[in-house]
Amino acid sequence: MELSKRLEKNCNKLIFDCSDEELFVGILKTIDELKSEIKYSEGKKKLYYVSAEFLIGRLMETNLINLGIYKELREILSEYGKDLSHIAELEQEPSLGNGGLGRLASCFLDSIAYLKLWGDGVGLLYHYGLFKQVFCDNKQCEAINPWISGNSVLNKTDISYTVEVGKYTLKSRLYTIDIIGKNRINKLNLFDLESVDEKIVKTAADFDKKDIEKNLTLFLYPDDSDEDGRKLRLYQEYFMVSNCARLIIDETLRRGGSLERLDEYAVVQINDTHPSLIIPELIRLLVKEGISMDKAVDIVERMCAYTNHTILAEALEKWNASDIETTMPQIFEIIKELDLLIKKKYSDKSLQIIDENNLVNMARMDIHYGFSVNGVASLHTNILKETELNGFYKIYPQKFNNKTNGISMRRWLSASNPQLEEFIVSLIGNGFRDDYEKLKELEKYRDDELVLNSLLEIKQENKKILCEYAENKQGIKLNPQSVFDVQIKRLHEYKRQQMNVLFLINKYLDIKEGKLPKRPITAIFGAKAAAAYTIAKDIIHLILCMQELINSDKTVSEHLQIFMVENYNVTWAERIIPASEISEQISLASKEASGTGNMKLMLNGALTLGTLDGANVEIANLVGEGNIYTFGKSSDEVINAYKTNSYKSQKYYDNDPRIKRAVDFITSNELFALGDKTCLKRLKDELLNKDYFMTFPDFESYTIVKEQMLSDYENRKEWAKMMLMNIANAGYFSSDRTIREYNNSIWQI
Ligand code: 26Q
Repeated sequence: MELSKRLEKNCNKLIFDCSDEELFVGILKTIDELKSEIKYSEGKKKLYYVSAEFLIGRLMETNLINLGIYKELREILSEYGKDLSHIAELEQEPSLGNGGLGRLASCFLDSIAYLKLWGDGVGLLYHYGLFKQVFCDNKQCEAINPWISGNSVLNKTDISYTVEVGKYTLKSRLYTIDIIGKNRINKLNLFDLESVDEKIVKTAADFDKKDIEKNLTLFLYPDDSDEDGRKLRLYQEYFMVSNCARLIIDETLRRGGSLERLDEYAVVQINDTHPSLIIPELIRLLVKEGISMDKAVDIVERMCAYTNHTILAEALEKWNASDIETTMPQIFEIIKELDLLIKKKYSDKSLQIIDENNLVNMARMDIHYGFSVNGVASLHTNILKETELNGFYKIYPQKFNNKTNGISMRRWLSASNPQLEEFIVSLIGNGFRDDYEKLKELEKYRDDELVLNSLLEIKQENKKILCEYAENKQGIKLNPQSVFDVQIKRLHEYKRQQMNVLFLINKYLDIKEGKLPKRPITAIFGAKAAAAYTIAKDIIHLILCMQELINSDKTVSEHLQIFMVENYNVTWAERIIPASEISEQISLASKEASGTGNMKLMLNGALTLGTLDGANVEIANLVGEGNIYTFGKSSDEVINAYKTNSYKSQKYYDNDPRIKRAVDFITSNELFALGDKTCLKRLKDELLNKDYFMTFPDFESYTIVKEQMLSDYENRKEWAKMMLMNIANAGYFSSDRTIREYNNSIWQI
């Protein structure tokens, strides 16, 4: 049936007469119909991508793209004066992730389905997910985020398991979200707790953390700054993997597979250590089915692969052995046996699963009892091999491999920047969709003035769209003629939003002294801080105070604006990224495992201002030195500075007047008048006395390179050429490439 007829049938009305709400429902029905017409076969071996987070974003537009009807539908609707992107706005964004790791999992699900591989995601259905960020008194406040609505994409199944944990017998319920690929539909399996009770929540931070039977699937990572919060997280992790293990076994048996050879039917990708308890849980279930312990360990080891996303010590999960022992004794028995086998074999204490402090090291368990360990960018994997996990690399060199992260081109190009995609198609045709490295063909236009001008025009259009959106959403008027300088990512000291703000403080003071930038600058931030991460929240406070100070001072705001978006999420990212010009990737070298925002921004023609960290290193290699702005200490220098404990921040403050000037301003009367003295003072003290992530040593080179960039911006033709080189070389970062690599070298499905 013709698409417009089908839509009218599903709306029960002529398109012209429909409201956006009616069209929204009609489009959902149309998607469901087309989905049900897709025929595909399953196969023998299936991938389970297990993750505590899936930051999936809205689904309507990417579903339409993957069904191949996006463009046609957009055109049909616009003939009737309707705007598909307005209609898509009606979808609530699911709130099931924090940042990079959850977004990566979602890009992966997209690529797995697009490449017609059989693989599902498995996680938890958090009713309120991650908090909704609201700004009050220039601070981050956390509100609940009830995202599940009547028209939700969730399907309730009749699959339910009981999970014994602590003193509880918990009953689960499986919900699924369809992941539509090209002629294939996979699932995101989300387990919920049947007895969960939303009524126990008063505000985001206020609920009984001990009431596991009612709270288990309410929130993503409730505050783990206290004992009860940590325990709740441990319960969540076990609940997730216990259900997952049961699902794997049931699905395998249902298609005639055998538990003795489970590894031929299922492969499990463990996304960071959050799902690591799946290893002892699978072993436990196999033993319960009559398989010997030795055999069970062997099977599970051949099934499980672990991805490491961080080298930050505080993010490497370690659980108190006694907590595991009391809440899940059946699992603890198995972990003890696994640990004993290692202790018998190796005397090196750094290899022990249960260490001398009686902590269970999840990553160590994954490495010993899985068949693959991968880092997420080349530099990151090398650091794992050479330093962090060197002891493991020595005994298991064959397990270590790199899988440089990637991004879904359907979402981050086709859906969020259709203008750019159409332009690319007009230049090099459609062939790049099956191999995004073909974007490189764009390089032949590097001296074509018409092409370069069009790139600038598309960017300008996208900047205007963002300005409109920002004004509607947050009532702020941005100047589309200014340079859009963007830092969008979780707030963390190692990502160094504070360095960006110190630069902006100096810029503000320069402007006050009459030193004006050639062109106005708009600094855009998007970031949530973990609810209990005090210094991160202080940095947000500083950004918001600076925003208020500048925006209420007309003499400055003509030249410099700060815009921090409230509740940064995937939907915001889809608006900001196509409009971005400077991509701030300024983490302390060695600390950002990969980054994926850097890839999205590059693909959309923003130029990177970055340290040689994570995947920035690979971006630099791909685009060449002339098309990226790098600065700062190298990862080797940083690692060495930590080793020798040689960094003292006070020295830099005393010796660099620009650092002193900016840092002192944090506790100036101007800012004290707008903000909270305690927070501002605490932040200044932190920088002066600690600055653990070494902002000061990189500050001078950051300032110099950023100024260079702002000045180069004025040569519009050269800038457009650099944009083109970035877009042309972004194809490597397609998650299709990443997933092909995972499948070829790890999953083999
Ligand atoms: C651990 C223990 C207790 C509570 C919470 C956690 C926790 C939660 C979330 C630890 C880590 C995370 C998230 C990590 C994350 O998002 N890492 C990012 O992963 C991206 C995808 O690989 C990389 O691109 C980023 O560099 C990395 O920071």
